[in-house]
Amino acid sequence: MSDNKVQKNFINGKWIESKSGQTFENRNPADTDDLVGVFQKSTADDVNMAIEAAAQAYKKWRLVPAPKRGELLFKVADRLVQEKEAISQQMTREMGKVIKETRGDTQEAIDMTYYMAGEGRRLFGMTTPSEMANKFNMTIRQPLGVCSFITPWNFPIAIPSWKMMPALICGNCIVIKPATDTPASVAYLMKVCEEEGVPPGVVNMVTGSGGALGDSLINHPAVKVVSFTGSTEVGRKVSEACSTNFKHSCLEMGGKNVQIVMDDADLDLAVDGALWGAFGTTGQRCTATSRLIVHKDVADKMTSMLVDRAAKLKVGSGLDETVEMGPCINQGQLETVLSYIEIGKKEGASLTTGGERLTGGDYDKGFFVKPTVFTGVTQKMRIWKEEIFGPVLSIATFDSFEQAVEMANDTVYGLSASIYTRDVNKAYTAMRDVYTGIFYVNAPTIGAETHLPFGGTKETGNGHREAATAALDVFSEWKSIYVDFSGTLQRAQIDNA
Ligand code: UN1
Repeated sequence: MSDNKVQKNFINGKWIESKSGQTFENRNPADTDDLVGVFQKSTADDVNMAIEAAAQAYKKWRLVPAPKRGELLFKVADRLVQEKEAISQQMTREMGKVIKETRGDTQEAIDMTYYMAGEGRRLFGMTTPSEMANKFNMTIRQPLGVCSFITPWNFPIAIPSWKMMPALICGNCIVIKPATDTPASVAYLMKVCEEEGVPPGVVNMVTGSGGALGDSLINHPAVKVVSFTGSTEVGRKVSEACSTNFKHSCLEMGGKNVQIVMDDADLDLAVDGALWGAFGTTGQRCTATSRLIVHKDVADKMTSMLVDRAAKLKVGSGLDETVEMGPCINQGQLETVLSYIEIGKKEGASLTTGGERLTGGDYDKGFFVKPTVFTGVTQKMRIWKEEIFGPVLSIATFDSFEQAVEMANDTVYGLSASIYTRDVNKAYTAMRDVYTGIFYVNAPTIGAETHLPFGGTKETGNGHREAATAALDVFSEWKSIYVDFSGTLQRAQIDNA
């Protein structure tokens, strides 16, 4: 282990070691011989130090004019453009997804940073008439203080940027704890912020496990907002912990996203969409297509076209530009995926392709699974209901459009859904009646853009949205201001008769 692989926490503008004196390794899931970095196994003390630095920095940062905060973010965004390839190469090494996709992940962070930098010159409130004479009414957004972020491994720089950039433009300071599988991307982002002049303490990073650090990240009295992306199980705990002290929480959790294919659909397009939605990012997106429901009249044809293509997907190291699907993130996730494949078989679904770990040669060094398709899946099965977060697609059939909508909604989650049809009436009806936060017509369930709200209904979220101007509502609070220039006491609701 060479020393230059050791990465430190970033606290108050300085790179410092954890007080624990312990570290953990970050290895390439496509080749576990490849050590990407060695990171600090931090403690509650480290987190507290970071939060206190953020609270101190907040005193000044909140007073920096928002357009000036925006100018700094523009510089950060420009720098991310310059570093895009280096960030993406490193990200494929630490996360495993194919290089085209990590370039997309970095691009998403670039888009979000420019978008929020521009908000520095907007951050619109409103002015509205008063019910009384000589009185002026307006609203302004005010920041909250310190925000804690607990971010996932599947979008190592995009999702951190969704949280950081709107928080910063609103005038908050932040502490981020990246996923232990992918801390290098966030460390890169910190370095860019440091070098582009973001003041000390405004952004801080502490690495380590959520189990060890979550409590301090949530319960420190200076923390006002907790933004979390991950499982519904952990999100529920975050929500409960925040509720005691009325801390705001923004939660993005599980999904069991569906693609509906009607009998009038362009099947080639629907197959392209299902393949990308189910096997892009090795199925490890919250928005991944994990249920495909097909009209019975086209089901056989669609299934055979899809299975043929799925079986031919090239699986391997994402650094190879010709590879189409990378590994699972780690041993634990590999085992989860393999166990769901066993569950599917036991429940009576038909395994149509894939269904096993890829072994031999270089595959033995990573966590590779074949793209897997089950047919004959019914609504009672666990593979229909539970989020797998891997390259496993469950196919079921329906007889009528009404049944398709009912099946689409038959889930505790509500992130993303899509319909393939040429019938505009059905497209609009599904758009209205499928209860999700994101909906696509003739496009897969993945591929959200940064200037539209991102998030889901039911057990996917808690009513907030990331990205777009919706994110500003998470990281600011409204203040309503009344300015009376009449020189007299005017009593609302009483003197306006
Ligand atoms: C996620 O699924 O965890 O919409 C985030 C998409 C990406 C972001 C996905 N832009 O698929």
